[in-house]
Amino acid sequence: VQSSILGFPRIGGQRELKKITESYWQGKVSADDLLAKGKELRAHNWKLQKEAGVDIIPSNDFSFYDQVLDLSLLFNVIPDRYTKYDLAPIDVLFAMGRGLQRKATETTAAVDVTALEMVKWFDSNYHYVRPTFSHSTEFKLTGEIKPVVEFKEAKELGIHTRPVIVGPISYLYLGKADKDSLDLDPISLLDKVLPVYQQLLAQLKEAGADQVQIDEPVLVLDLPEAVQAKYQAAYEALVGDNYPELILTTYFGDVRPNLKAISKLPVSGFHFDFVRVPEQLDDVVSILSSNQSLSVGIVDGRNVWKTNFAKASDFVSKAIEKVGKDRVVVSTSSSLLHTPVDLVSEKKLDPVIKDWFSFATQKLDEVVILAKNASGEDVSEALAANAASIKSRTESSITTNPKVQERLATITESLSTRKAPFPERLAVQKEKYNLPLFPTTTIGSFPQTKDIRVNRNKFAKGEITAQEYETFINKEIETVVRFQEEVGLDVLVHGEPERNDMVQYFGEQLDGFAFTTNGWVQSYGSRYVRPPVVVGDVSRPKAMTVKESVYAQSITKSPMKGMLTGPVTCLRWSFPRDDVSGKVQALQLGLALRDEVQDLEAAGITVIQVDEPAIREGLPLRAGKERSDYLNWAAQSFRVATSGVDNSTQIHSHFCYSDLDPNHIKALDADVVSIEFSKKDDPNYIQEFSNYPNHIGLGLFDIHSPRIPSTAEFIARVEEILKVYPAANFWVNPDCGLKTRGWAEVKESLTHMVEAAKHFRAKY
Ligand code: THG
Ligand code: ZN
Repeated sequence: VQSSILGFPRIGGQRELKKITESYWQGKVSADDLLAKGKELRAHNWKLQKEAGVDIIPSNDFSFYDQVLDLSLLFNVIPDRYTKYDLAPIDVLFAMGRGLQRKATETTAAVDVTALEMVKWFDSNYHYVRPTFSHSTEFKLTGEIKPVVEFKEAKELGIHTRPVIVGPISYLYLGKADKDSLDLDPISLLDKVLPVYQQLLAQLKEAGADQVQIDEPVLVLDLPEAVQAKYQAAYEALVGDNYPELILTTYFGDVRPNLKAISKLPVSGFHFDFVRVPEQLDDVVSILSSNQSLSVGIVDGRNVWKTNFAKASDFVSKAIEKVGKDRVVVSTSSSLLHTPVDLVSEKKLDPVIKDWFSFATQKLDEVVILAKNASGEDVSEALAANAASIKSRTESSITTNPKVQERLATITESLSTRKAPFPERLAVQKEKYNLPLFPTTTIGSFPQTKDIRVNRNKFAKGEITAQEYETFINKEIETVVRFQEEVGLDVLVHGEPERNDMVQYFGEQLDGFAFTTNGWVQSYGSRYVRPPVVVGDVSRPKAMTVKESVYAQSITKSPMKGMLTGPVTCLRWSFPRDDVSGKVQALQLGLALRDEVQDLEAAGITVIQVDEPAIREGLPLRAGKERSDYLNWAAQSFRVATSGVDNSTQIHSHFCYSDLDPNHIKALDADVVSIEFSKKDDPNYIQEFSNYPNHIGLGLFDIHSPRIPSTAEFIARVEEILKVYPAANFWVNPDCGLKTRGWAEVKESLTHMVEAAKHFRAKY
């Protein structure tokens, strides 16, 4: 029985990839330096896997930005606006990923181009760059053939790898039509893209690849019949003597509803996620022909808990009983991209808790041990150690808090309902805040400058006192407040200089969480997060945000928004427990946040934003009972957090990174919501939001890009939206928080934004 993984984190154990990439963007290192570092990281990861004894090692799982974007570049799916500047390929990649705005120099022309849309990768906190097709898209292999180059690179190191590529139907289905070609259905391009896959596969075969992992994760979605119907012919076109064998790979969910589509594919094997859906074993086995292999995804690629070897071995045995030893491969459920690199770097974790965890490097050992065990080798020592860790966690008192459980039982309908419906609240809020039409605000964070990070680290290391740190933070808050007053924003924020990450910050203050010092996971491009881990029942020992908000309010007459991260987002962007339901964890978080909301209100902070950007990504991938249950408990936990306040207290919420369904957010009953919107070109999408009953700010500029929109651009966009959207409900704000941007960009962008709001105030 062989072992495999579907992909390894590419960021490096010390975030080497982030550091070199950002240095390159700042012009501090050359493209050659950047490329060399990429090569070094790949070599390191391959060797690590080889040394761990993994049999099937992936290649082309590396990327400088995003693996889907790499494919767009390789296939020439590059909108014209990125090619007209004659940029180097790596700069085209970054321009598509993050936009590029560069002043003219003596030798080069000015560049000004926005980024492509970035969206959630299924239900994870990773974001991919959405392939964007138009009628003029001309598929062809262009530039360096990355999968071939990286295959050969590994081969030179004596490591035979299995290249990973996203399959044609997923690639198209995950894309969208460009704004000049809105009538184009990406799937209609299948016949045009298949020849390019054929060329790529042929080149891989020629380079020596005998197998390719072809990812078709869209098979876990509710695929339209018409799309399902495409699989057979598409894969028949990709199988043959000139091509490597294909392992059709799915993850994150249940393929059963689409099983018909793949039941006769001529591929050499399949991979399924049995961590998420162990129940699909019988059905998926039923489609295998006698020579097809079964890759058993049983080591969780999405969480940090140690694999329960006893349970996993049982499962692998069941698979072997059904298809035989020689056809089973033990694997990770998904790529390990979604887990931190190495537990060994965690020096501060409580050793008891640390013993419950397994990061990407440890998961390599896990697949190897499970494969050896299935092959009949003696791994009894490893099994015994694992059983002891699992037992220690099951029996630990760290995980249970009876008080929290008692309080959970007291949640009622009235505890999770505002005192009056929105129209009544709106009336008192209008009177209380007296805001102009087109009120302006921001989402919460302001630039996280180097100075802020340096001081935060100094404080963490005890190099400055709590008093000195507070003085520093207050000075930062004052800068942000004065700036907002100067540009004329209406509802202010304190800027969050005291926070590292909006989830990690709360995780660190709540009981029931553990957090890492180096557990970074790529979120998008060069941006990583360090998800805290829910290890037990959650409660709030003391107020978490009141001090900063109260200080900020004390230095201004404008309303100051309190800023919290909502229960669903705290849960989704953490590694959750696997021993109690998501619902229980979210409601516990809801109760903890309810106390915080009430403390803020009591301290005079009566505009309170509770962000739920992750609510959409948590939506179960398939329609059905699980999805409606989720929507119910997600909304309920938000309402538990926010409904304990007076009618005059204005509750805001914020959503980003997904195509939202306005119906999902209605149930939260927030007074004002802001949503990411600047890259949404589809008129139907704008239309959908015009019926949203409460007030709403449709994000007006992309905060992931350093690009600064002009006032005219803001005005044009607002005019576009006002064609369908009522002016009376319209808030003016950016897409998201500003923490990743520089001050210079923020100042200019917000100034233009406020000028645009004033323009419309004068007009209406
Ligand atoms: N926090 C978490 N998840 C997220 C976001 C977040 N997922 C969606 C979205 N926001 C992703 N966006 C970002 C934006 C910025 C950063 C990370 C994800 C970021 N990270 C710092 C970095 O990489 O330099 C590190 C932050 C830190 O010091 O902790 O800026 O906001 N959980
Ligand atoms: Zn956001």
